[in-house]
Amino acid sequence: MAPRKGEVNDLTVLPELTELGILEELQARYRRDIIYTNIGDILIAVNPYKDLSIYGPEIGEQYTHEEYLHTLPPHVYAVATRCNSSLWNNGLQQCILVSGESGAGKTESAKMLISQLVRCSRGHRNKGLEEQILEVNPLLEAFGNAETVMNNNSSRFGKLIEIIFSPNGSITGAQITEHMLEKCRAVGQSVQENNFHIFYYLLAGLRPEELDLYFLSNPERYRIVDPGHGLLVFPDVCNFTSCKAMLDGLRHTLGIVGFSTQDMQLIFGTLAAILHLTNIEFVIDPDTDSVIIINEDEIDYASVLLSVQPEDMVAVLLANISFVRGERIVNLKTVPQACDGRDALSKAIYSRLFSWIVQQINLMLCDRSEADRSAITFIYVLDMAGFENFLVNSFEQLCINVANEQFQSYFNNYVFHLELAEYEREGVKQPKIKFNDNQGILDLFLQRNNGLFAVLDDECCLAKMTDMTMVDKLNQAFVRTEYYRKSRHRDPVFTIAHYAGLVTYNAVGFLDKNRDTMGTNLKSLMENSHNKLITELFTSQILDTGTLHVNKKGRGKNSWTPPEWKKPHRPDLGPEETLSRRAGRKLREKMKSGGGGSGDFQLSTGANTASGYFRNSLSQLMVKISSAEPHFIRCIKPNGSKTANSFDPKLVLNQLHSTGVIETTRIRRLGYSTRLSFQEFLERYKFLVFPLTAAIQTHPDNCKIILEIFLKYWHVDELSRLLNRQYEQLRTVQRLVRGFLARQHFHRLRQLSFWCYRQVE
Ligand code: AOV
Ligand code: MG
Repeated sequence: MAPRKGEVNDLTVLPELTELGILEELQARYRRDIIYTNIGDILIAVNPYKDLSIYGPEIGEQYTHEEYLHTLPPHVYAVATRCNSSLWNNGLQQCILVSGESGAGKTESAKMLISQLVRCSRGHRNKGLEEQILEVNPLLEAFGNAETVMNNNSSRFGKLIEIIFSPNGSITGAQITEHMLEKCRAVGQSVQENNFHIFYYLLAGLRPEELDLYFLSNPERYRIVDPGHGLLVFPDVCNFTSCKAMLDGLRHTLGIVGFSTQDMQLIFGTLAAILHLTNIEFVIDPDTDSVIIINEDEIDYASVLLSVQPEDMVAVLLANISFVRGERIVNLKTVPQACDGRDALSKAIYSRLFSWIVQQINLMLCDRSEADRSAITFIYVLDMAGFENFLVNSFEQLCINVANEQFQSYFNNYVFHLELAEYEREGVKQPKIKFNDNQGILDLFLQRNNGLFAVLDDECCLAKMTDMTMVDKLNQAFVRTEYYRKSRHRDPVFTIAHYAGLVTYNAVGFLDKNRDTMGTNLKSLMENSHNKLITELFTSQILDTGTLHVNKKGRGKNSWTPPEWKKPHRPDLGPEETLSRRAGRKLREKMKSGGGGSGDFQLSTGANTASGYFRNSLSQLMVKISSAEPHFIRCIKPNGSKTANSFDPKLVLNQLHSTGVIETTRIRRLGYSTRLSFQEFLERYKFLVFPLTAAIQTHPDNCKIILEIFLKYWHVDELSRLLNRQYEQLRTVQRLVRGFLARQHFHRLRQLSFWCYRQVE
């Protein structure tokens, strides 16, 4: 009898495999608030946009017993439990990849995975550490998430969480690697979007005396939270009142991570400095025809909070000063150049602060694992920023979308390529499956010498190149490829046919964003700050390379003493004189006088391009992931309005199409997705049949005796269930085995093995 609509827990058993059939099944389930569905060993999760009573410790506990998973409805907890069991059964590192469009539910799923992994951990439980692992999320989200058109709590960075296990199965630590923070958000965002949550928490949650300390006042005064002046809207996840509570919660979490009150003061002071810096406005002074700053108060506040001299800050914002063979060369900036410098500095401070916080979290979570790193194993959970397609898409969307292409390609490779290649090698008949291979698109972007990013890098090195000439180059290079569409008009725009659909990119600002240069003067200024946090942010190699490793030294128990933040007095400035006018005059004099002098600033080495950093970061991520056995969760966004009880079939079908859900179902139905070597197989399952002490030769015939070498995936659950029952029995036996009773019990166990084997057959 055919199953009723909405009752199919595993799509591979649908009587008919059609797109429409799959869609209708998911929709029927969604209507009944059943958001999880299996495709064999892959989980589909449709975002409910409402709280369902299917989570929490009690339900999680039910899902911790692998042998009963097949009796329970599909669940994200089941994926974590299976992953944990695979870690111990196979001895391989495991990785859970959560993918889906922006707002599909990846971050929420990742959090649930971690909580379930914690529940599944065996051996001695370290409650304090486990709580810390779960508690760092709000901290990461405060600094790394923001409200976007697609998601009110959108991750603006990717994170790979490594849960570290000791050989006895207990969790001994965790590590977080952050990837590709969208740092340009720190200086502004599109209409209807917000900046990083933390800025709203601060402005709404700081006590009046704290606001004074950081020279802050009404939120409406700050451009990056209120670009429209008077149109400030707090993010949906926190209104003005709840932001206060959020900040209190954040202080608590910062405390748990090990930050002292003084540390927090430095962190908040640095964020306040960004609010002041990004407020600075430049105009042309009609008297001198050079650039001046119209709101120098902000310079004062920012310099005090960053502990640098305001005069130096003004000088580096208004001019580029370099030294060539001992000669000082001063180049006054234009208004756009000055704005770029201001923004570059703010972005650098924000992204380094974020990396530093993650680094401190890692110090807290990792200390305990240092004892014996050789004997530990990992489970990785990957939660990236999802595929994005806005009205205007820029360099950041390009990077996010290419990263998503890379994960889709990894999925294709694992689910289709490797599977089919294996059949061919084993001489097994290959199922006829066509899937959406996106390797071509990845080549278009990532080819070393002539990919799109390589062209972008080349253009960045050449003087006189503009975003338009860069797009001309791209048009020339890629217009003949099937994934690239040039614009019909001569504008800096191009379209890419991504696996998840067409996305049009606006290349205005691409070259600048890719150069990502803060300028050596600005960097030197920060390196010479008297604020310990700022100098650490700008002198640490770790934060420079963008790759975080745990700094073994740490900060120890000594926390920093915050500098005294007092607004400077300027009796030396005449009534008409301002800092920037005076600095401009001095700079112009220096321009005329030419070289000489020891130099106010030291030059440091230049940074790589943003695309180089992105590619590097992505490839490091792939190296880690590829070393582990993957488990996949495909999150689906049911509608574009972020609302509950609404299922847009067209939108869902598009996601099913682009992520290859239909083909995945087909290959999972036809194929054999779990395979073990003869030796692995024998080691794992031999005692279901053979005496425990027997030396079994690694020979196919012996495997045949147990089962066929390819197992249909559902048999894995069944076998694991039997194995677990056996282990249980063994534990009982071990207890009783002392003395002459051993023989008798062993005989019973063997009998049971035979019985189990017959059941599996
Ligand atoms: P994302 O991680 O996939 O988007 P999130 O995990 O942030 O998406 O989910 C978006 C919102 O959907 C959350 O803030 C919740 O309100 C809701 N949601 C998601 N999963 C569930 C669930 N299982 N139960 C209830 N509500 C849920 V992005 O980070 O933008 O790519 O970049
Ligand atoms: Mg997210």
